[in-house]
Amino acid sequence: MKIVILCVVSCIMVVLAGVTSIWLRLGNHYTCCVVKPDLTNKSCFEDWHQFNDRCFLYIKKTMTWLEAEKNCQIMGANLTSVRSTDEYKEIQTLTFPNYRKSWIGGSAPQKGNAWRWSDGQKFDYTNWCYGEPNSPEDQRCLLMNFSEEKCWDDDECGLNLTSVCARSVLSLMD
Ligand SMILES: [Ca+2]
Repeated sequence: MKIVILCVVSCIMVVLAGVTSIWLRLGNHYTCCVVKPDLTNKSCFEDWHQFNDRCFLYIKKTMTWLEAEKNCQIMGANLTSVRSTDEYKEIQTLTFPNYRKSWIGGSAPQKGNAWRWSDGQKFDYTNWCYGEPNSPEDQRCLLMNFSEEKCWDDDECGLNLTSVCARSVLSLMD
């Protein structure tokens, strides 16, 4: 911030593609004096919501689980995994105010398979509703905001629901 204050009369600050450069005036010309990544403000695409190291987007268009996952992948993302209660609460805020049932990235593709996240995260944290998952025969995809408790349910992958995508924060190479 000191640099900015000093710069009022003698330099120009340029922010482009997440990189901040500060140009100092020396006589009749400018010299670039500072270039640094601006990760505080430029880490997610517009409309995406940043929380810690990831960017999240709520998709209002309803789709099957597989369609929703492919829709996320087109944007360099996956249906979101969930790694903690704090993260789940944050993801839920994206579905405010209706808190509709929405697809997230959990699935058990084959009968008897363990649940897994489509983005490869470990399936450590869970927030299943009481009695869920309850139907390994035909309910192999994971939805959030189920029941009054807004917890997780396994359900049929062909249901058309809203969804939440997540991707890593953008690096300067993106
Ligand atoms: Ca169920």
